[in-house]
Amino acid sequence: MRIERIELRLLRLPLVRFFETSFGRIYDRTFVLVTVTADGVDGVGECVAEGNPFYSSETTATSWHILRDFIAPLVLGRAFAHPREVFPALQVIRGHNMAKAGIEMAVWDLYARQQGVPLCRALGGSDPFIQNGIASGVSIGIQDSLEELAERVAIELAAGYRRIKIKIKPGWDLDAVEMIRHRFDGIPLMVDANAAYHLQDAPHLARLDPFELMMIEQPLDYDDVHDHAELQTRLRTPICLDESLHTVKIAGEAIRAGACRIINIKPGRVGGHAQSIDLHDLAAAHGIPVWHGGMLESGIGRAHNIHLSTLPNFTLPGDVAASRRYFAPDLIDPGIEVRPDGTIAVPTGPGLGVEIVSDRISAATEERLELRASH
Ligand code: OSB
Ligand code: MG
Repeated sequence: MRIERIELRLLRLPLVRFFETSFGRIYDRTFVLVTVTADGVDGVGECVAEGNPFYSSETTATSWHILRDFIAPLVLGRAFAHPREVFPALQVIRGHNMAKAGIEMAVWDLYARQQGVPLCRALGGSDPFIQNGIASGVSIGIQDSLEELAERVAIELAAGYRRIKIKIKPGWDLDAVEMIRHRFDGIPLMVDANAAYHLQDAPHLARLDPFELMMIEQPLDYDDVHDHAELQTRLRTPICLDESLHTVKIAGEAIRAGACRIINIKPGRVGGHAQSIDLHDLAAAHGIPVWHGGMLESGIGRAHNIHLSTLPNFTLPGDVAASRRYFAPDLIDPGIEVRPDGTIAVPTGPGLGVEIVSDRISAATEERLELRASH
């Protein structure tokens, strides 16, 4: 694959419903869509950096800058035999994993299309997941009242989702969990704190233990391993790390330190599919289950996530849910659907295997840039 062309688009899509985390509330999603072309074939990737640097230090503006000024010159005109070669080719750039993943994942799509296989096959997905679909969960943001939270939980359970995750922060934690446990007996339930607590909060967080949560996700600092390891010795609830695991190496350190018993994999956080496969394999080798996280992706990023979720150690339901929870309409048609049994079918066409609606992309585009290899 000799990369001839890279197209960047800054897109803005209104969210069907606001999404609130411990960082604040958002009403729309801006992101950079990356298209690469080689040998007349396109591949597309969604850079998951958000408009603000709250989940991660990357933003749509930093990823645009890094893609245009540093990644594109390293990739354009270069021939890759396999998408695995992309991440190492960008090694000179420190960090910026979301920008790197945007292009790396586009090259995976291109490669799978060229090979005429669905992306899940190129990634090494397992037959049972490819045939039967992947298990889907939902992430429910912080609401204005416990009453509204109960309504959201009821709606998602009725849709079939296999586990409920709620966002928590100080002041919106124990009462919310207690209400759900009281009203919805025995459902698979977990919480995500997005780094809203400190080690001193250990006694408070231990009060979650009696509720038998599947896990608590990222309770402490976004770049911490050490305090999570200490916290895990004081909690019965398994800790799952998200933000902290931005490289495979740090994930190895976290596992060895006992900082997490479960891992959330987001390809944007670690630099793409190849790094995600390595993280998946590392976790599997240590008996650590993984699940696929979500970044409020459009159907394009969501399709990438579905294909990656077919790897065999994705044994817990992911934050990979139906399009209609996020965007109406989505950028793909049909959108991603969840089936009544809480699974999502894996697209069977070449590459991502979804139909991208170019008119919707054009309508959502705020900025566009095309870069070409010099011949
Ligand atoms: O921490 O998992 C997170 C969304 C944006 C940024 C970070 C996170 C999330 C979610 C939503 O939890 C997952 C989704 O539904 O896409
Ligand atoms: Mg999270």
